Amino acid sequence: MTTPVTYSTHGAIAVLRIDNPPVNALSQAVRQGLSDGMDRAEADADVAAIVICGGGRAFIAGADISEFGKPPMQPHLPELCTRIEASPKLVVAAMHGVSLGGGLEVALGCHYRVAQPSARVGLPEVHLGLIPGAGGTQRLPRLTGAEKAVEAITTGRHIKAPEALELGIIDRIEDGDSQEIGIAYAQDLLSKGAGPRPVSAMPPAEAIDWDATYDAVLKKGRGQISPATAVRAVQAASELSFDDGMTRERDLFMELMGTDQRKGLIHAFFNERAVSNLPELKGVEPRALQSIGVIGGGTMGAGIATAALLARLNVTLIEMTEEAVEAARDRITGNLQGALKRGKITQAQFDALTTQALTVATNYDTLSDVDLVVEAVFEDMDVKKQVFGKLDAVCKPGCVLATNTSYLDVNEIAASTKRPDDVIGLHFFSPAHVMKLLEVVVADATAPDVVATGFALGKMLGKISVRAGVCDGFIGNRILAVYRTAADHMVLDGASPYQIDKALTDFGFAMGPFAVADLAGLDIGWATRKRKAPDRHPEERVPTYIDRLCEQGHFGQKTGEGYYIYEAGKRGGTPNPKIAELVAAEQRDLGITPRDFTDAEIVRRYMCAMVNEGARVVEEGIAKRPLDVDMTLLFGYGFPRYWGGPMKWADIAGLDSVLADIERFAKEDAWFWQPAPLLKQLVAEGRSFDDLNRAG
Ligand code: 3H9
Repeated sequence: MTTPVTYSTHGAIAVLRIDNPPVNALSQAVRQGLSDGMDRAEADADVAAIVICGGGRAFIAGADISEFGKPPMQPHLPELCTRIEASPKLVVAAMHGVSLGGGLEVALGCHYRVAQPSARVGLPEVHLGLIPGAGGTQRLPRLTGAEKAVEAITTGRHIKAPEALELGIIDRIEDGDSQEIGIAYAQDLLSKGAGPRPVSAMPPAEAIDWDATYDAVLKKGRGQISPATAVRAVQAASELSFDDGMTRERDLFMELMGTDQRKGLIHAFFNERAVSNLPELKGVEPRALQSIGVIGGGTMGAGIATAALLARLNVTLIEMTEEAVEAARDRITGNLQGALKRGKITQAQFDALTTQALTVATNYDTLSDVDLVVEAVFEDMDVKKQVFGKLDAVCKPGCVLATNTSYLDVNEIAASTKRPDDVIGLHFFSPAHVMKLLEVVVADATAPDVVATGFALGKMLGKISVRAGVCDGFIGNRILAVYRTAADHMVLDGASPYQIDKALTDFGFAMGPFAVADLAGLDIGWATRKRKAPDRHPEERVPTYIDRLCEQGHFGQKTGEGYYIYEAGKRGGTPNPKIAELVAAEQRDLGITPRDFTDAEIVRRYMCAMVNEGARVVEEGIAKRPLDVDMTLLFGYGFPRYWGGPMKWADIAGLDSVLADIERFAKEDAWFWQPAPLLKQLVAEGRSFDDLNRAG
C-alpha cells in the first residue's frame, strides 16, 4: 500500500511530505504516516531537524471531515500534535496553500513555521459546528494573545501570510517551493544553534472579560453554539495549565461532535459541493462562454450583469430607451463601486469593467455574437415570448437562451422559439451579484450541454447552482409559497405575525416570513394570489386580510408600511397596529376563535409544511435529490445553515415524528396538510432523506 506521507533526507534534514489529494486532509493514513516519519527521523542519528510539508494545493486542509461521526482511529490528532511538539529534534512546518483546522494545529505543534507569501491559515472548525480539537485553542492564544485568538477562532476566517506573520502565527515568509523553503529555514535555524521551541511552554494568554466575550459571540452566532463554545476553550488556555487546557478543549470538542448543529453544518459543507455534481452531466462538455447578453437593466438585470462582469465576462445589456440605458449603466456602476470599496476589484479593473467589458444598448443586433443571453424583463408570458422571438432572430446558432423567470413555464417560453433545445431557465436571486443561489431550470427540450453551460456559468459567477425542473415556482418559490401559507394560517388561527417572525428568527432564520414579505414588497404576494385565484380548490384556506392593506397602497418597506411600520432613518420596523384589526375582522367573518400558539408549535408547523412540500418536489423530480432542496433553502431563503436544510432537519427530527404531526394537523385542515406520498413511503421503509441522497 502506498503511504500518503513520504520520508526523505537532505543532509541533516528529514522531510515528511504529505501527498493526499485533493487537499491533504489528515486521514488516518496521513496521521499514521506523520507519526511513523517522526519515529524514523528521531531514530536516525544523522538527522538534526525535521521539515513537514505538503504537495499539491495545500499544506493540510484539516482533519478528514468524512471521518467525523465514525469511530475514531489511532493515532489521534491531538496526540500527534503533542508528539511532534515533544520531539527532541527541531521541527519546522513549511506551509503553502491553506493550512486549516487540524492542518494549522499540526503546524502549531511544530517548533517553527515558514510559509509562502500566498499561504493562508485559519481555524475554521466553528463553521462545521466544532472547535479546534487538536490544541488550536490552547496554542494559538499563546502566540497571538487571547483577544486575537478569540477573533480568529470564533470567525474561522482565513488569515493571509503577512497578517499571520504580524500576529506571530508564523515566523517567516519565503518565496519558493515549500519543501525548499522548509529545508533552508531548518538549516538556518540549526546554523544559529536553535533548538525545539514548543508553543505549549510559552506563557499563557492574558485574561479578558470572558463572560462578556462569550455573550457577545453567542448573540452574533444567532443560535449557533460552536463560536461561543470556542470562547470557553480559549479561556481555559488563559486560566488552566496547558495539559488541563487540552483536556478542557477535548471535552468541549467531543460535546460539540455529538450535536445536531455539527451534523447540519457538515451536511451543508459536503452538499454545497455535491449539489452541482450531477450524474447526468458526467462527460458533457459545456459550451464556450466568454460573453453574455442581459435583457433588462432593472435591479435583477443589473445585478446579473455585475456578477458576470466581476467574473470577467464581457456583457452586453439591452434596454428599451436611451434613458433606461443610462439608468442601467448607473446601477451597474454603483454595484461595481461597492465591489471597489470592499477591495474586490482594483481601480484599474473597475475602469476596464465599466468601459471595455460592458456595452449597454437598445439594439438587439448587438447580441449577434454573445455566447449566452439571460432575459430579465417583466414577469409576463407575452412580454417574455416577444423577447425570445427577437433573440431567436438575432443570436448566433448555439447561443444559450436563458430566462430569469421566477415561476413562468420555461417549456412554453422554449416552445415559442425555433430552438427549444437551446433554452433554459437561470433563476437568479436579488441582488444577483450578492445572493449565492442559482436555480438552473431544465425544460423538456433543453440540451444536456446547455444544462452543463448553465452550471458552468454558475461556477464562474461563484454561485451555488441547483438543478430544478419546471413547475410554478421551481424548487424554492414553490416551497416558499407553502410554508408562507402555513404561517398565514397560524395568523388567522391566533398567532401574531410578530410572534411568528420572532419564533423563526430564534430558530435561526435570518428573517421571519412577514419581515421578508415587507422587504420583497406585499404587492408581489397580492399579484400571485390574484393570479392563482381562478384555480383555487374550494377547500383551500387563503387569508386575505393583508390584501386590505395592499388596497390602501401599503406594500411593505418601500411604502413605509406593511406588517411593520418603517420610519425613515431607523433600522427595522415596529408592529403595524392595523394588522391586528384586519386579522380580527377576517377571523370574525370566518367565525374563527383565535387561540394561543407556543413558539415551538409555530416552528414545527412551519417546518412540517416546508418538509412536506420539499418531499413532493423531490417525488415529482422537480428536485433530483433532497439535498437539492436543502441547498436551495440554505442559499436563497435564509434557512439556518446549522440545521443543514429542511430535509436534513427532518431527518434529524425523525421522519416518523414529522409525518405524525402532519397527520395530526390534517385533522384540522385535510386539504392543506395532505402528507406527501414520498414521506409516507420513507417512513414505512424506515429510510431517511439522506438515504435518498446517497442513492443519487
Ligand atoms: C478539523 O480540522 C478538526 C480539528 O481541529 C480537530 C480534529 C480532532 N476533509 O472546497 P473544495 C474536499 S475540522 C475531507 O471544492 P477549494 C471537498 O469535499 C476541518 N475532505 O476546493 C472537495 O471534495 P470533492 C477544518 C475535504 O479549493 C475537495 O476536497 N478544515 C476537506 O474551493 C475540494 O474542496 C476545514 O474546515 C477536509 N478537511 O477549497 C477546511 N476539505 O471534490 C474545509 C476539503 O469530492 N475545506 N475537502 O467535492 C475548505 O475550506 C476548502 O475545501 C478548501 C479548498 C479551502 C480547503
